[in-house]
Amino acid sequence: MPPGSSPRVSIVYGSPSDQNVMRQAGAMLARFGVSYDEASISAHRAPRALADWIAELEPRGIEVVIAGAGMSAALPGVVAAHTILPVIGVPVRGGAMDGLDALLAITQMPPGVPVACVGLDNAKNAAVLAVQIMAVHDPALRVRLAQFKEDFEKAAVEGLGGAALELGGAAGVGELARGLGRDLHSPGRDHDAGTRS
Ligand code: C2R
Repeated sequence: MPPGSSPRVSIVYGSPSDQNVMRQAGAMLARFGVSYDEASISAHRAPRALADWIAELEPRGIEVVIAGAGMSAALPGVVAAHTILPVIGVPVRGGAMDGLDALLAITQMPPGVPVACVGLDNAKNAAVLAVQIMAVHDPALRVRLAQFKEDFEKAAVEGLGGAALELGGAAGVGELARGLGRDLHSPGRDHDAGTRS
């Protein structure tokens, strides 16, 4: 979080075991210069602590919540039930069903209590979606998003694919290409190298 700035996004997850996945959301928000905070609070294991935390979201100026959980994944839905802020759920892989249970739980919210859901372990997308939501009323963020999309398209055309997400900005794309030993403007690249899921 940039010094002196108060968080605009809160990242919450059901267990410290989700942290490796969920820290990717923070890293992506940081690339857009968006301040955030994070906490591990389980809806099942610490329901009162979670209720207290949710009650403080709006007074603290939080605009979007990113909630990650695995297995039964009640957390994103419980947060959505207690706030009018948009909630983006991240189904975290693991357990006997390797995240399919979490994916279904997060998407199958009852009508009237929506949770936006990204793919398994896709905390990066949750962060980009949070930025897109905030950009509706934040022109500076819209500019950064437009640059991000432009860089991303350029990288896709150059065959870098999803690897472009690892680095930000136009300079980042060039840096990535050099790291992969490629000239961005030469044809005949290896399209398999450097792509990541
Ligand atoms: P442990 O590793 O702590 O046993 O947690 C967590 O998100 C984690 O992925 C295993 C998995 O349980 C999930 N969990 C939930 C909730 N609390 C913990 N889905 C909840 O309240 O929704």
